[in-house]
Amino acid sequence: MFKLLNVLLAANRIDAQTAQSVRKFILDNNTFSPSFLLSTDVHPVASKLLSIMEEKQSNLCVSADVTISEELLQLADSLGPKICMLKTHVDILEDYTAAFVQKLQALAEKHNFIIFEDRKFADIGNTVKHQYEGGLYQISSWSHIVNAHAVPGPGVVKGLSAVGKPLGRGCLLIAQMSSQGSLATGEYTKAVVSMAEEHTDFVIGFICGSKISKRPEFIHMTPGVQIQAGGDVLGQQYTTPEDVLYNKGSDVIIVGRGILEAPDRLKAAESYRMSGWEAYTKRLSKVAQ
Ligand code: 5BU
Repeated sequence: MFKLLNVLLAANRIDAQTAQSVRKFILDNNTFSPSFLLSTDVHPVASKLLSIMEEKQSNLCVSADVTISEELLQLADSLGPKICMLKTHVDILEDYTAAFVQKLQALAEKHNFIIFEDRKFADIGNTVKHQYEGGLYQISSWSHIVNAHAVPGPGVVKGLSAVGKPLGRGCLLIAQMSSQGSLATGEYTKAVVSMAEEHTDFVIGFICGSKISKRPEFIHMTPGVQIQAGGDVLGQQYTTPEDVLYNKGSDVIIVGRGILEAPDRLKAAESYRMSGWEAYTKRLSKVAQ
């Protein structure tokens, strides 16, 4: 349809305003979807995430960085309808129990969101296998997605994959970080992309600041996002949703304190959802033109 509009526009059969309003109509009515970008076999978790994004018109991942499990569950329940994904740091909870993750899983079902434990595995394959599967948290049993640093080499992906692949889990490689002075840049980032390309049966995308791979099967997710650009006193750097999604070409925004510290968390989440979705669909329509 976008191509047809361009042909009609070039032949002066319609004016630019009509073309724009038809494009907007198509996007608003969801008759075309982000998954049009996917031409190859997609990992089941990636395809689930993309369909959740379309259905809820949300590419917002809330980073639920709270330390009491009841508060995390309340957040998941109240913000659940606004998000495509909930990111946890399970090891900052003071009162973790197995019952807590069961409740979190039930909320993920109820509101249809993906759970992403931001564990940042970074050890040899044999150790990460244990860390992912066992210990207190048994992360592989409840988290749809985890992430890993590529610094140990491909063994880290192989170890995680040995546990996660049979369970249908997915992994993100950390290709860039939002913090000031991050060493994950340049050649390192390129090497991470190559590592991901070697493991597409388990790696579904990246934590990054901008689009770093053209391959359609990879999802790009970006932390360090707030409505106002800036930072915190410990080196976090913030970029706006518009910049991350429209200019830099990422797909999902990860927002913590921008929502958690807002006077009304639900209102803030809705505002990030709206601005995020608008910037994302605007970029997709540009790509399709
Ligand atoms: P914030 O409150 O929006 O600054 O929280 C950002 C979250 O994303 C927090 O949980 C971090 O651990 C996480 N994060 C990040 O900020 N930057 C990175 O490069 C990576 C993760 Br990887």
